[in-house]
Amino acid sequence: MISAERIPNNVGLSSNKRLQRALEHWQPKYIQWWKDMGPQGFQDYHQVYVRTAVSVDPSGWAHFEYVKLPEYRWGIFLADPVHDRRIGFGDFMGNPVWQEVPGEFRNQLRRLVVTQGDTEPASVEQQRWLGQRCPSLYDLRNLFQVNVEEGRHLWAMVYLLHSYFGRDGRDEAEELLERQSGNRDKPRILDAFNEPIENWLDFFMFTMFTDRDGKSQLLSLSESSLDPLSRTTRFMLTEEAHHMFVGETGIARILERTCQLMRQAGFSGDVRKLGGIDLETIQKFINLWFSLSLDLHGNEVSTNAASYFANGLKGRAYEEKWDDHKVTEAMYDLEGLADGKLERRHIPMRTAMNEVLRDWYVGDCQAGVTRWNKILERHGFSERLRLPDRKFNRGIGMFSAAHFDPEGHQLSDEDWNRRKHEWLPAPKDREFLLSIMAEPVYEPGKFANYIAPPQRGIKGQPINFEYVRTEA
Ligand code: BYC
Repeated sequence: MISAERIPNNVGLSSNKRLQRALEHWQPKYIQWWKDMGPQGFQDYHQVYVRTAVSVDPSGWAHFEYVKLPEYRWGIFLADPVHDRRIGFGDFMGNPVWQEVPGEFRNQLRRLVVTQGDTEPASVEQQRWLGQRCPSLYDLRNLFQVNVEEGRHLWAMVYLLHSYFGRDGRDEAEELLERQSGNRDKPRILDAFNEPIENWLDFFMFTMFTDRDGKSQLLSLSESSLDPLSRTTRFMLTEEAHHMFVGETGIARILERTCQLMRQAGFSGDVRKLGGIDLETIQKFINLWFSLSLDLHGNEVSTNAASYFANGLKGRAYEEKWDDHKVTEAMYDLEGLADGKLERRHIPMRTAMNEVLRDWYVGDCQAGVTRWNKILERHGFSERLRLPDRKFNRGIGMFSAAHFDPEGHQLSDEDWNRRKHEWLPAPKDREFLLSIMAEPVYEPGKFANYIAPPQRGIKGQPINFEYVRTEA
């Protein structure tokens, strides 16, 4: 049994018996899912120094303590309401926001909430073996922090489904625990969430690039006219920031170490021979996870996206920064592909809303890569990391119909098949990574050879703090 007290919340759960009962019914299934599909080998005896959201007060919304993962207090939090909030874009602009789901948009909204919700448990499933190969206790703790918060984000979407979508919503909440990442018969909805995350380079790239799609999608959902959706996604963004920190600093620390090893090897030596990760491999993983995450923004031309915008369900990131919020006349200049040929097209901006969000996303990723390159610069190396062209390795959208190299030049099928492993991880790259990650590092303050220690610990704790401990 759970009680309102056991689920930290600011949604008045104890005074809503119907909702409380619905969540009580769902909660044991969630815990079972967490034990079966969550971090493998860290369910029973380990205590993890994690952050738990306990309120939405910006000055102190979380506390830190050791918990056993299945006992994490997954809570339900909505950011504080904005007084007299009005719809900020689309055809209903200026009307009061909705506290209930309008019947005519029920299906569209449910689809958005389910798609968002599906990614959260998917990522936990993808990452469930990583604890067995961790580079340090600090990193192990960060992995679990990300995992429990993705679990909380699932709770956030399940709260919406149970509260606002009736019977259908309850059924969808069950199915969120039934689909499984990579399962051929019942896969997760979006492609990137069915890809394996088997090593820590995958993990850091995923948290850098795929969690950043989380940021762009949550930013656009936080503009929604459905106020509870807006409020819950606004608070999720607070936690999401740490996930991208984990990815960006994880790669930065690998780069730091790679630079040290490159110096040791006399600048030109093979870093792999010294047990580090060479820049070429790092670039391949950027190419992979950036292109998979571009796909997560949907088709370039999308009537779904146009109608989400028109109906006020999903806006643009930082909608207030735009001048025109109705977008009835504006056009968008799109690079497209028709009959195998690149062309420029002028299309109504409403139908290009996925592409508009993708533009924002690419800019945000580029800023991160520029920060990584500062490390190479500081060490005096002339090599640079870069984002591949957005046409490269696409599985969704019009560019998926052809092949392109990372510079955006079109390739024949034959050239692509011959050369793709110059740009994307090859099986031997993955084997190498698994070989240097074969032994997990569980000793406080110690780090695997391929990664530098962080600059500081978590919440003022020292770097050699025992971030994950076994029960005495
Ligand atoms: N894979 O008109 P289109 C996160 C389908 S990440 C497979 O472009 P729309 C997180 C599409 O479903 C953020 N299928 O679609 C990160 C549709 O299928 P049907 C997650 C795809 O609706 C890390 C058809 O193609 N949040 O939070 O404009 C860790 C037509 O496409 C894909 C959201 O995604 C794909 N990549 O755009 C943890 C926000 N893309 O109906 C968490 C909610 C498209 O023809 N979702 N399709 O069978 C949305 O806003 C939209 O659904 C999308 C797709 C932007 C994803």
